[in-house]
Amino acid sequence: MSETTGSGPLVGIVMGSDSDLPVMTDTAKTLKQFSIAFELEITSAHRSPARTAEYARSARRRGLKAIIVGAGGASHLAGVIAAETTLPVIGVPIANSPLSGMDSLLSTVQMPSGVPVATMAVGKAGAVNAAIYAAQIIGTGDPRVAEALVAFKEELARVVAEKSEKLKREFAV
Ligand code: RP5
Repeated sequence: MSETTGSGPLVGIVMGSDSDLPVMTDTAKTLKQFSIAFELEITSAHRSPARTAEYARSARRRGLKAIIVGAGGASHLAGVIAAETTLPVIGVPIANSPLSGMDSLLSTVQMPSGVPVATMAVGKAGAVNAAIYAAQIIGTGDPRVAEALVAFKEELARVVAEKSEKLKREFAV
């Protein structure tokens, strides 16, 4: 599946299982906010290794600029994809095992020297941040995305200020 804005997908959102989707939909929603075309893929480092390798190997020639990878448990998916591509790979650890995401975090972040995975926070914050990080990568060469990122940061600050003003009004004497 791909979300397009007139060109092919620029970002791949990959997850190890459909059980990762409730978290990774936040990545898709955030990329949509920036009008960045993406594609969604379910493939597993352990259950479908050949399909995973082929996806990663073909990503650059298919026009992707970054790959966002969410997985839980012994989360080797981002690392396996990073091994097969020179594109930036962004990992989202997912907390869906009895170890509450610590297993996924460590297996995503502790890559050996030479094969980086940019590891985000565990769970939904990481899923959102992965999309913003991909937008920042794309924004280095796309002024439209760079401007959208400035507006996004301004909106973050506006919402905080609004909450502060609301709090002051509630507790005014
Ligand atoms: C990982 O194992 C997947 O990314 C998922 O987070 C976890 C459990 O997968 P299911 O058993 O729910 O398919 O590979």
